[in-house]
Amino acid sequence: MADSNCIFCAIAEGRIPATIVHQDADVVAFKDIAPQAPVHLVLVPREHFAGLNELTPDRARLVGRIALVAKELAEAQGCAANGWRLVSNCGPDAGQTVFHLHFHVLGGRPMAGKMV
Ligand code: DGP
Repeated sequence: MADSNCIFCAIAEGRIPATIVHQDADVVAFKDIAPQAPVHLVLVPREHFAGLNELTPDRARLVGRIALVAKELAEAQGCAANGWRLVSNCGPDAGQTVFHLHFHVLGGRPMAGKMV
């Protein structure tokens, strides 16, 4: 179920442009518009829900799928060996700005000791 007002639904459905790096029946990944690291991808489920607070047992499979795609993309982008992060901001205090569950893949620079 898509939300017609959601920017990530629009990207997943191809209604607005993005640099898509992976798509399958469940998951779409694209380059972040404001990258915080040399590798900065956003991974979203096609199903629209706001974030981790809305995770249910039925949806837990999606998180595993996203983690697997994230690993494959980290390898493909060349940052798997040196290290990378998989991050999901949940809610305003965490800095979430787009309320469609998403995970950031961040890599390509040292991040040890830094939260972002
Ligand atoms: P968060 O702060 O965790 O909600 O991250 C949302 C990310 O989404 C942020 O890093 C910027 C990215 N973003 C927002 N709008 C767009 C867009 O229209 N296109 C792309 N490619 N990324 C977007």
